[in-house]
Amino acid sequence: MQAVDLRSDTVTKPSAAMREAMARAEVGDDVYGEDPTARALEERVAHLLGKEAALFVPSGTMANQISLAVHTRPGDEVLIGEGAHCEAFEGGAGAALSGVQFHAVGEGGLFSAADVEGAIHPDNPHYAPTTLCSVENTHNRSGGRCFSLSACEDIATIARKHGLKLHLDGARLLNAACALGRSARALAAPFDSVSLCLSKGLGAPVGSLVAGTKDFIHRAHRRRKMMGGGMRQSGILAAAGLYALEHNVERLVEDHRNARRFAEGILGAPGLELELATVETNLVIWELKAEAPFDAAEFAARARQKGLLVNPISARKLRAVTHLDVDAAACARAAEITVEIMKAA
Ligand code: TLP
Repeated sequence: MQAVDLRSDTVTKPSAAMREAMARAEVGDDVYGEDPTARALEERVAHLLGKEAALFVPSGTMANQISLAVHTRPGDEVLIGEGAHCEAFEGGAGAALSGVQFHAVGEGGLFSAADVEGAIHPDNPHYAPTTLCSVENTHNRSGGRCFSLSACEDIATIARKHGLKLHLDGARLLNAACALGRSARALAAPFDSVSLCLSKGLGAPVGSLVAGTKDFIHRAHRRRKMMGGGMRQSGILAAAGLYALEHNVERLVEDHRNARRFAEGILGAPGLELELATVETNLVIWELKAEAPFDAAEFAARARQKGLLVNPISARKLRAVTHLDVDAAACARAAEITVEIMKAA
């Protein structure tokens, strides 16, 4: 039997119909600005996010790092939530490429306007200038939790009062939109720049976009080139993104239901701890209690032997992510395997 792969929503493979759309894509050299499909995707995403312009880039990491580079100067401080992807999982790029330092505020990834206000440095030569705040919605390391629209608006009000720019790491923004019942445009409105990934829950093989004002995108374009992200006949990839936006957005609610199903299925199993209220979207994070006789890596190894792939994210924590290549039955099976392992221990 094929393993149930819940390591990430990045593991999805393009469907036959998506591949067909890719094969049919009209293309040109995008570095000359001549790829009509890449252009169409950029326009579509700019519209979706309510921004003047957007730029197609190879990855969410590049979308975030371009944004950091455009908004800041070396030596600046960037406010983020704990475990923010742009700080913790992008190879130290913020420090290496933009020379910024990060300051985590709030607890567990989510934070409030008051947290931001309390962390902004006064204009004093001892301190790094606080010039940017980055919000991750949904927030990966908190288990896919959402910042509400009003939380984002309050953060933006405080940030603007102090002259900070605002970036939204919206790798899974459409999951947040689905869970909150808000449009992506509304959730993006308080921000100067927004990144959006096509290769996660949307099921495209490659690609992200970064959106903002025309001036921001003009500067982002240079940064993309500097980072080696200028692509040529990228319409082949953009076509997958257009297909994903057309066909794979409304179904995100199924991934959320399946995550919930998995979480409910493992809840109460001996030796593990899970707060059901934190399962807001397609991510589930649970912890092995002290009495569990193995750590998260060993759990993942045992699960693999039984046909379930999940990622340990710390010594005692694991993460499962639902996506369009796993259905309700697969998620139920994943829960059964988890419970079996915990009971056997
Ligand atoms: N997240 C990946 C891993 O890198 C952890 C995953 O499996 O969840 N922002 C957020 C919030 C992300 O979760 C990710 C990827 C990125 C940015 C980066 O996207 P890519 O992988 O396209 O560079």
